[in-house]
Amino acid sequence: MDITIPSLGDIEEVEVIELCVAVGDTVNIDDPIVVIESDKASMELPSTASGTVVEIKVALGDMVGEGSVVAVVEGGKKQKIEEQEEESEQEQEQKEAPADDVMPSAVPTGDAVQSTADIDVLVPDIGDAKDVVVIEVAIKQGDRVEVDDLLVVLESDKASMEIAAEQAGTVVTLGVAEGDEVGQGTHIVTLRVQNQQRSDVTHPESVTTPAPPMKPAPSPTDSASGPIELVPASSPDTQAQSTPKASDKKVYAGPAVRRLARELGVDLSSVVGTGNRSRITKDDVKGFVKGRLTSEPAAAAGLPQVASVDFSKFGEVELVELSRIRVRGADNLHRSWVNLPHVTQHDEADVSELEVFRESLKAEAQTKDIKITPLSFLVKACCQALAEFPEFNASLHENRTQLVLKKFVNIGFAVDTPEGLVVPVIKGADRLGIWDISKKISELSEKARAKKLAMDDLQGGSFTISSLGAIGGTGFTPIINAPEVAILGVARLATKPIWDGHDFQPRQMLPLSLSYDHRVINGADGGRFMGFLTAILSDIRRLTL
Ligand code: CAO
Repeated sequence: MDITIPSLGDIEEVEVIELCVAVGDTVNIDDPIVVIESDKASMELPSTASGTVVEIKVALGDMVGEGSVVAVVEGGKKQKIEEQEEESEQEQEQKEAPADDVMPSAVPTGDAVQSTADIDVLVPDIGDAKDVVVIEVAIKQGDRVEVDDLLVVLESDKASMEIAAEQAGTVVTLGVAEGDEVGQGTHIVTLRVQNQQRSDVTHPESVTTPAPPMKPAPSPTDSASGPIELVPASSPDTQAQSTPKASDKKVYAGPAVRRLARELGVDLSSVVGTGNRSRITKDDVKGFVKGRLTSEPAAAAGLPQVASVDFSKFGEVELVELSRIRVRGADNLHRSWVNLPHVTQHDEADVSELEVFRESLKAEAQTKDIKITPLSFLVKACCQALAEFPEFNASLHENRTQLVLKKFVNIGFAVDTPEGLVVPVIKGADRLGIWDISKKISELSEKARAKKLAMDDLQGGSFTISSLGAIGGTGFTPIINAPEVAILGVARLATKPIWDGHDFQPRQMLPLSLSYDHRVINGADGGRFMGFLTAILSDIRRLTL
């Protein structure tokens, strides 16, 4: 059974960031198969069948969309029934067909037949090369490889050579490890490949194929005694390299990497290789492009660049990888910050009565197993303020001459997770009461921290609240979750002496910071929105109006 990507809402593609299974693994329904990630969150894709993983159809970094097949699982209960049905259909067909048309391993699919075959890739004719050693193994068991993907790099005393995949498939077994000495015919790897043929063509279940013959190509050293890179003579990339650009001459990269570089328009002589002997890998090319994409807009916009400093000159440093959610979240925040003119307005709401009421609900909340915090009241109060001031529940149309007013109220709220900040959305918050809002906040923040949020939980927000109240602070400048136009920041409530005209009274004051897109909302509107919001929070009877 194919395990496919479910509906992603309005997201077209997500990235595969983790493979949770390998070919041969046994899985149960709901076991994670892969982890996928959009620019807002990552989620595990659960298996919809039990059985054995027979094929993994994606690799790390692949972009997949709704309906993409990520893996094939066979042998589960449901699958067995299907297989029995298929077997009896096959038996029927075999009875009807001539004996030499029979293909035991094939599964009929209409006119064509799909089957898998295990193909052994062997070391090709390497001429008179001696003491050939495996210096790099670029694959591991369970990996999916595409045509031209690097399998291994071999090196003799005269040359190094890359062995690339001639067919796409999944690595079933690896015959070599780094440091092994090999010769012509040594088994490198067994690939499980998918074949599709007409049913009148016989097909062997297992075949053996030597890797294509090699011919030398210049090494990065350009030295007569240095290593020489060998690329398949038949490779179309070799033809492409026959008239290399002057700048490509000293590049040390394989055919797949060169093809990727051509597709992306990257001059390989500008890329620093991180592979063995400074060989350029696909990741190096992607990293180069990413670097250009993130640095150039600032330069193009005429923004001064932040200086790059070698901090190790001043003391010990450590480089720590950021989670993808943090990297992408940073991109989103930066995009919003440089594109939307932010104004932040601060105020305080007197929530003394609200707090008395909230305290009085705590016992009942416990019996309902619900946690009731100031955030639930803020969501409710914001819904009312958004109904009163619809332009806060809008987006600026990309034509910049129209506002998209949303007739729904979906409140996003920032959740701090170990992987970074995510913003799940309470859909139709204006139709929910305080109990249901509290329940939604708990459910969505637990899902966020367990990386279980679905794409749908993260989409469709029309206004965001970022509450740091439980953590502290007296105010901050929240960055708008573009293309929304406003966000409410909430800091820690504090008891303060408030002058009532006769005396100072101890009141519980909640600091609020409203950031808005000044292209859409002017300061007076901002002030009115804040005034309305603080009035409701100060007198929660108004929530019922
Ligand atoms: N002032 C004082 N106390 C507050 C408060 C405030 N503004 N807001 C919440 N609290 C209290 C709660 O009442 C609770 O105490 P009790 O159990 O005694 O009632 C305690 O702080 C913990 O609350 P909580 O954090 O569990 O629940 P929450 O509803 O306030 O917040 C959530 C939920 C998911 C928003 C929060 O856990 C979170 O992740 N906050 C971080 C958001 C963030 O990082 N924003 C920054 C984005 S910009 O970088």
